Amino acid sequence: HAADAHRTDLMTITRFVLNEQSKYPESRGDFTILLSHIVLGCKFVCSAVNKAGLAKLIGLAGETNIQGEEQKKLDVLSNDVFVKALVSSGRTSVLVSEEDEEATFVEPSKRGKYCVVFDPLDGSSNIDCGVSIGTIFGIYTLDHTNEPTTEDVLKPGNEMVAAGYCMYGSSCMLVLSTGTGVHGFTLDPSLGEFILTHPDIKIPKKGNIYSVNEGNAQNWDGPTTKYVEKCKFPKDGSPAKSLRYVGSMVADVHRTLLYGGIFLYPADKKSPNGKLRVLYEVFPMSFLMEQAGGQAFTGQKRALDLVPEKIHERSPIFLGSYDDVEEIKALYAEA
Ligand code: P6P
Repeated sequence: HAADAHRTDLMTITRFVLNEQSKYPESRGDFTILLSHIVLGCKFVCSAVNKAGLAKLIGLAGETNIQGEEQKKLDVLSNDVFVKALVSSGRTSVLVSEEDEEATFVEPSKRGKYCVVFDPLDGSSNIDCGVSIGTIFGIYTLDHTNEPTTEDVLKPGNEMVAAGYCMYGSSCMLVLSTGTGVHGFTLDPSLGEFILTHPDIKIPKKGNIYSVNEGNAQNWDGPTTKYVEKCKFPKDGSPAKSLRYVGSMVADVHRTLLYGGIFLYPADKKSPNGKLRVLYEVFPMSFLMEQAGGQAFTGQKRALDLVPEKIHERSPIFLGSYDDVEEIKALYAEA
């Protein structure tokens, strides 16, 4: 019966990716295997985050990561789980994690044709107060059989073959693009499966929400200051935009993707390259925004055209609804 179809014709993320893969007859299923290990990591972190309050995983692990931030136990745990899952997939050669100063080069016997850049638990400073946090990842292919080096991940975002995030909030949702649109999968804990709930997500062409840390306003440059002013005091009689800022990138970007609007982490006098990391925050979110019909801009250029020189490099980022980003691009062009 049609009514039961959604209950019996389960479109799991694995089945979805296998369908995608079937479009490439030469594919040997490597990406499907890689993705299944990323999904395993997300399921583990989802479970750990949900139990964190009870399992006293909250609180500092006493170590600090290379960002100088005190690592919380869930950070350490999540990073370990993802590194181990990705290495054991036998489909990766280079890994870059927000938590590790150096890249991880997989031992020859376990190497595969993908390089994964990821933030295992972005927004972790919000763990203790129960705000949504997430895993962000981007995937490059390794296009040679020599010894892998960091050059294999210091590539523009426009060479990424897939990107996604998993948000650990009221529900656990994995949003993924392999280059043919953006699709959202919600974890059904009773099945332990991510089920397709948001096929072919498209961001509204224009939104009425802006998302920025207003606390940095005194340090912003001219175009950002002008743009935010325009959001609050529109000259053309249109309604002012609403401000929504969680302070957890996955939560702010997920809302922007579904509701429209613009997310900004601009450069400022204190941080001339902004705060967010190119490889595992800016690129994956920019990839998703473009695949959903939006755009992503650095203040100088299309975000995906950036060529990173260091694995933890930062960049200013303005991403979201096509028309909203267009407006800030015009202000930077005038500057
Ligand atoms: P601020 C969280 O620490 C994070 O890396 C992103 O998830 C988030 O968008 C940003 O930093 C928030 O930074 O300076 O506004 O607190």
